[in-house]
Amino acid sequence: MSKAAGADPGRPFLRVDVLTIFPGIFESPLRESLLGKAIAAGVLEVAVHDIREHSDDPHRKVDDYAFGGGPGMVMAPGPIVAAAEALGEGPRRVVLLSPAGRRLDQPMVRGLAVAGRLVLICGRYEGVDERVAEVLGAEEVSIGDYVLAGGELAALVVLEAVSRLVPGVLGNEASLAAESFEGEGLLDHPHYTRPREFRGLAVPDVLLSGNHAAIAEWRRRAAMEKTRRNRPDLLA
Ligand code: 5OB
Repeated sequence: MSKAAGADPGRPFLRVDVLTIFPGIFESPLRESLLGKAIAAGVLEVAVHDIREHSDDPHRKVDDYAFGGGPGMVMAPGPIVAAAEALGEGPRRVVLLSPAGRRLDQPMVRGLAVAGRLVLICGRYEGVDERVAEVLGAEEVSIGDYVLAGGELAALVVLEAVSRLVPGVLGNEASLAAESFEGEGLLDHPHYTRPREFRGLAVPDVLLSGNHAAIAEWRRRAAMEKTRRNRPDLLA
């Protein structure tokens, strides 16, 4: 099958628009490593938009007090919805990064990677006005059960996880299938490289044996053991 199946010829496979009040956070992650290369190669296109540019307040305010009271400010719906609407129409999935969202996992990543176009909305402060998700048809996504100051780092996690599934981004599609969460539901097996002994710790002999069946069996057992120790929930 052609790598280009389903894609517009000459267009990137994935276009992502990020809405944030801290566009600077995205600068070096989008320049370096996998994301930087994918963008340079034209298979990924990312545009970062400052929500404050869509504030109608003279001080570019984007938050306000919570109705009902309580500590902390809430991001107002107006500037975020205006920023999203300025992107124009067209099919896309809108993701609102939020600790109250559905937790990101590899099946969700696979679904987002074939969307063609994504809008990632980064909340800050104590939350985002609930009507943003309703008006924009956004899916709320959390990257895990811990507190973050804002959605920016979560958006970068989604972006990297999704981008590496876009055809032409990785370059080495074989490494895709082998890793944790992409194979048979186990964590990845341990890896070793030179030197054969490091600080008194030897590389397991079987990995130097050249016996490929024995190596495969050792890796399967080691992956199982590591999964039982670190992520028993994956075996349950
Ligand atoms: N915590 N996922 C876990 C998150 C999160 C916090 C966020 C966004 C996504 O914004 C404050």
